[in-house]
Amino acid sequence: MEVETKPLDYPPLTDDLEEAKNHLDEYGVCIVKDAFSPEEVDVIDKRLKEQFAGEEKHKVGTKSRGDEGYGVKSSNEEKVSRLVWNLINKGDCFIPLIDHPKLFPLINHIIGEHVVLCSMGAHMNGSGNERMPLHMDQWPLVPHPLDFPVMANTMVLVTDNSPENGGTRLIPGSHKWPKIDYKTANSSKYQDMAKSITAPKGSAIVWEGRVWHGNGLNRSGEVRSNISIAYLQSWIRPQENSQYSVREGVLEKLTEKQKEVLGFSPFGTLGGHDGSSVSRAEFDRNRESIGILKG
Ligand SMILES: O=C(O)CCC(=O)C(=O)O
Repeated sequence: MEVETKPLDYPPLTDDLEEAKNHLDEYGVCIVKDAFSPEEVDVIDKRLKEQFAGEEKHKVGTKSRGDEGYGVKSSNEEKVSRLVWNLINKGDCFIPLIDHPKLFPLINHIIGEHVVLCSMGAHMNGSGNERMPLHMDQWPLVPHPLDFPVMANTMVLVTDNSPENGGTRLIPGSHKWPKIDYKTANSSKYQDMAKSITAPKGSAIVWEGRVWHGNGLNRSGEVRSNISIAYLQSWIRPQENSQYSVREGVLEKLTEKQKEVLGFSPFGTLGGHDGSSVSRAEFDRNRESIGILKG
């Protein structure tokens, strides 16, 4: 039986908090106007460009073409996009983004008062990229599709977003759809429903974890930079934080399987450091977490 899945148009930009909350309820998405001043955006943009160049120079961090989620392999030259992960380590300008006064209340509106940061990373999508699979942030990583949101995401637009430069593509209204599987969601019918957003730099998109979305095709000749700040409800973590608490002498006695059960191995894109890199038990935050780099 065909399920009822109709997209809505994007809601208009708003700088009114209550209106933004209403948009989130109806569309699963809102677009916050002027969340950042032009000066703030300039500082962030400059730092991201330097970091991009530094990670290129030192050959660290994550590069992609975009379509890796389909299992497609690409050469280094085709990997035109850089994911600059763990921005908390990469400049003081990113620290206010953790609980930004214009955006954090919207996250609280979606998933409640108690939240933890899932990741903060820049999606610097290069021209010539490919589309990533449409996905919901909270599924398929959460193996059982839930009919309530446990994740919420923010995209801070550091450059203007448009269909030409691969603005983020979302399907407003899809948070209320009945379950469709990942393969169906990536058929041309649904791909065509996900349109690149058009919004100026300084604005921010907020969406809940059940909205189908992905990146757009960038053919502009310029890099499109958005910062994703993703959150989870606070309960989605273990009671004991073994990565801090297990003593070194004990670690040596553990098998790889036991370390995995204690949370030392990533699962999908979760639980790594600097994106999805493997966090080994011996991980040394001072040596291995990427800090501020310049080209
Ligand atoms: O780069 C984009 O526009 C989309 C990124 C995305 O889909 C995500 O962060 O979940």
